[in-house]
Amino acid sequence: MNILITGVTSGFGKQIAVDCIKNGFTVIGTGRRQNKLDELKNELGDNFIPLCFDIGDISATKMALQTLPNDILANIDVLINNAGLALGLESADKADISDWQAMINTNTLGLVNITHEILPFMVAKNDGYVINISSTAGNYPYFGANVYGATKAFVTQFSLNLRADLIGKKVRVTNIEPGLCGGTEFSNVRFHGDDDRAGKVYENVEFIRPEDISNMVLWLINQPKHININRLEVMPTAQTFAGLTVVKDL
Ligand code: NDP
Ligand code: 8X3
Repeated sequence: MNILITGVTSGFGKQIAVDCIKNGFTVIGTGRRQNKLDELKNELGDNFIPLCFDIGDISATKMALQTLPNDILANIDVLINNAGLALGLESADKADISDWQAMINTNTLGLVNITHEILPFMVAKNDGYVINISSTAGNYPYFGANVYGATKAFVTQFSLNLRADLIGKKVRVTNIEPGLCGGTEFSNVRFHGDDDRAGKVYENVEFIRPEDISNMVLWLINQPKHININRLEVMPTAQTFAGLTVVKDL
C-alpha cells in the first residue's frame, strides 16, 4: 500500500509515517525541512520516500510529485492531508496579515492543490482514500482562531463536498477533527518560536497525543472498503465545546 502523507517532519505526520512503515506500507512523506526528512529516511529506510517542498507553492508541489516513479504516483492508495499550521492567537484586528496569508496558502490552497494532483489517479483506478486533518477549530469559534478556524472549516466542508462528488466511485474521504493535541510543534509554530508560551498550553492537561491520531488513521485505513467514515471529531476528555461568552455592562 502506498501512502502519501503531507507534513511528516514532526507531530501527527511523523507518527503516522512511523506507524505506516511498521505496518509494511510504503510512505511518501513531505515537508519543507530537508534535515528532518533526511533523519526520517535514515530511521525508516527504503520504504520511506521523502519529498521536500512548500505545499503552498503549486509549481513546487507539481515538480516534487513528478520526481516519483510513475507506478507510485499513479498508485497512491491513501492521501493524508496533514500539513498545516496556525500562526498567532491575536484578535482579528491585531493579527498579522502575513500570518493569515500563510495559513490560507498552506491549510487550504496547499491541501486543495495536492488533492487535485492525486485524486484523478484514484478515480481512474476506482480505488483510493483521502484523509484530511481538519480541526475542532473548524467547528467551533474561539478567541484568536479567526483565520486558522476558517481554514479548517474550509477543509471540513471540502471533505464533505469531495464525498458528494465521489458518489458511485470507490474512493473514500474522511475528515478528522481533533481538539487540543500536544507532543507536536503546533503551538511552538503558532507562537512564532516562543516555546515557554507554547509549553503553557499543555500544562496540567491530558491532551491528545500524536500516537492517538495515528491509531485513528490506522483504524480508518483498516476499515472494510464498503464503509466510509465521513468525519471523526475527537477532543481530550479534559476539553469540551466553547461556552457562549456574555459580557455584562458592555
Ligand atoms: P506540527 O507543527 O508538529 O506539524 C506540522 C507539519 O506540517 C510539519 O511536518 C510541517 O513541516 C508541515 N508543514 C507546515 N507548513 C508547511 C508548508 N507550507 N509546506 C509543507 N509542509 C508544511 O503540527 P501538528 O502535527 O500538531 O499538526 C498537523 C496538522 O494537524 C495540522 O494541519 C494542524 O492544523 C492539525 N491539527 C493540530 C492540532 C493540535 O492541537 N496539535 C489539533 C487539530 C488539528 P515543515 O515545517 O518541515 O514544512
Ligand atoms: C488545533 C486545535 O484548539 O488549538 O487545531 O485550534 S486548537
